[in-house]
Amino acid sequence: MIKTIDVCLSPDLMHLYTVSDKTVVVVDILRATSCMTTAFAHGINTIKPFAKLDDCLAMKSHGYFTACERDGKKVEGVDLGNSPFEYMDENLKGQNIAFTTTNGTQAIAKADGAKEIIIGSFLNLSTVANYLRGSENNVLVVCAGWKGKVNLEDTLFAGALVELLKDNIEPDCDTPLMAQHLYNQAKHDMVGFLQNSSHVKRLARLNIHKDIAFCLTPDQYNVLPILQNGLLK
Ligand code: 3SL
Repeated sequence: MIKTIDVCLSPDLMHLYTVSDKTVVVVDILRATSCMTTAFAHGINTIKPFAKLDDCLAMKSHGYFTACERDGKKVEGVDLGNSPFEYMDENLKGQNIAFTTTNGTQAIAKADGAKEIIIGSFLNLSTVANYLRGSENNVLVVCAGWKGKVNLEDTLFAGALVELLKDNIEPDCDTPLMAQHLYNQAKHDMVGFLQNSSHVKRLARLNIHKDIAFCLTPDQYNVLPILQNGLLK
């Protein structure tokens, strides 16, 4: 049987897709899924993603570290923000993190009901591709975007995945082809390609620069976070 890959460019378009038979790859390159990938690569035990801030904050009393971001900023009083460099900390090894972000964890929530949910980023790109090659499931890449709007960086990741899987998995619509074309234009200088993009400019206004190049670096890690009973492991 031929497997298919499709790309949902915004969580607000999820109503167009059936997920019950699919592995959903949730991606928020800048920066939620890049942070999650980094955290697991540096020895985090589990991440519990939340759509709502209050639900996430309540996990503090259950021994969780709290990682909360809204509009690019760390929420006041929590343990961690949304920079991948914060997750390279030795002190976090073996710990559990409750995590909520403006778009990334909302996209995870919107993928509820999927046969399987995994976390993708450039940092674990080949690991994701190898896993999907070996799986029987059809694939849907869900781009987190920004508050329902489409962004370039998540679309580039989707295109990179389509490119890597082109001999194994067939595009199911035109968004995979569109993303693949875009990625092939951008791949030699993704930082340059994204310099005028909305979220890079938003992060620059917050004085966040070094996260961007790091989050666009392919294959730093070979971890694959998978959601099981509400926990990423
Ligand atoms: O929206 C999100 O989930 C975040 O990744 C956005 S930010 O990069 O922290 O601004």
